[in-house]
Amino acid sequence: MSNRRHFFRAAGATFLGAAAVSRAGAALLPEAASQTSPATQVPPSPPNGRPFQPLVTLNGWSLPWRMKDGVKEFHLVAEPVVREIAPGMTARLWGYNGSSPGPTIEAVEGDRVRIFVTNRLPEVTSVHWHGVQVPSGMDGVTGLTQPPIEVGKTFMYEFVLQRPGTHMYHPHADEMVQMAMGMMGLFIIHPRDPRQHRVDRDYGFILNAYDIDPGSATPRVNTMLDFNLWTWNSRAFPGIEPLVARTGERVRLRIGNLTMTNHPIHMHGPHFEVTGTDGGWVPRSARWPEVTTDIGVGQMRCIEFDALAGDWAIHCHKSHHTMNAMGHGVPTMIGVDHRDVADKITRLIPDYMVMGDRGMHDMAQMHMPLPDNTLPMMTGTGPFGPVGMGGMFSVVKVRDDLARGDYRDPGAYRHPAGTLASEYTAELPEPARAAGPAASEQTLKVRKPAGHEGHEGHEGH
Ligand SMILES: [Cu+2]
Repeated sequence: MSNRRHFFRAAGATFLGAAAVSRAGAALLPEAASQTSPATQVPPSPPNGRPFQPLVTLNGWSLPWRMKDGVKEFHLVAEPVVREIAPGMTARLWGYNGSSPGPTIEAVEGDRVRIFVTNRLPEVTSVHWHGVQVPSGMDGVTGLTQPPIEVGKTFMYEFVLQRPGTHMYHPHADEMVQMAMGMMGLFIIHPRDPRQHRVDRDYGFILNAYDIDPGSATPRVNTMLDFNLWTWNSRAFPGIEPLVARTGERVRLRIGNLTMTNHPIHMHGPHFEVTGTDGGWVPRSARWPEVTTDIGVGQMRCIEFDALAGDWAIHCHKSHHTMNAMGHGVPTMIGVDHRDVADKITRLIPDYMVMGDRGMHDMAQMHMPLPDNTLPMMTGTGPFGPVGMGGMFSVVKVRDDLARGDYRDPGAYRHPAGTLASEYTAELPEPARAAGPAASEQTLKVRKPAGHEGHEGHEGH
């Protein structure tokens, strides 16, 4: 995976030209860059305008701009896209400029930005700048503050960025469908003074979710809660790249939530602080140490930590959200020896799959035939075998010897001697147990409801 990171200039970013707009309009419109690779594209230093430290969008990229008479001009194209969710599965989504989520928009406090939005979807759209303080008429709410952007048309939004912060953009037209289809992106306003809120590495991603039937590629847009693909920037583990840092560096993660439920994001290893929300930066005196922070729907949380060497899991703590394409109809089979039954059913239904009788870990290493275009429930392999995770999971990889600005996957962590859990092979004393039969010898006792016996006694006559 390490060789898949490159500057987006070198990655062959293509330009769509302006086929959808008139000849006269084309002269005025900035070209729309497009990117279809799901690999993290580390942005170059800003070529013009106020300096800032670029955000690294996890499995994403940042939108180039052009300066015109002191205004930063961006061009978003809303359009159908094909997104690889993880190797082995692609989804037909809607997004911006070739990808879902769309590219990150980055600008600086005090900048005047002009954002052209061209609609190449089969229906109307609009863009709301979630959390950005704009004049009401630039807020992008279809019907309320503007007419819809009709199919094939281009709208222009223009405003001055009032204060630094971490924001998102998404449609405010047929929202349920358009967000379920993957239309969203990050909008970062860097501080005017680049020494403010300075960190060594600044990562960002959006929590999103899809309901895509195994074997198909288009999300079911009416699903409200029962999604089967829990993703970061429309990628599921092991498709999510690691977050890389050097020991001792100050690292920030900016995490937004545009799913239909909350996600308690938990990081192993270094403790962190919540340093910002979409409302702004948290004053130092109001920050507290954390290992898990809940990110509500429509919220943004910035967390910061001092990197400690190791491979540290970072994941949503709702354990169903670290699973891929999970069938919730699967019955719990722990303790049930169903090998005979499963064999018989498999002869009738070749794709039949049951939960393991010893839990589900074995499924992580099973290579059973899957329908085309879906992901195994839990997957991803580490240096010690299957990780047994999918969905909203990645690894913070911190190394002592990493060069500044190197974002490539450094491979597995080499644990210093004496710091690795291992099997105990010497003699074990018999564990002392409380009196009573072992669990395996216990018979199941069914206790009837208290009132039942008395009632039965009456009728027994
Ligand atoms: Cu979650």
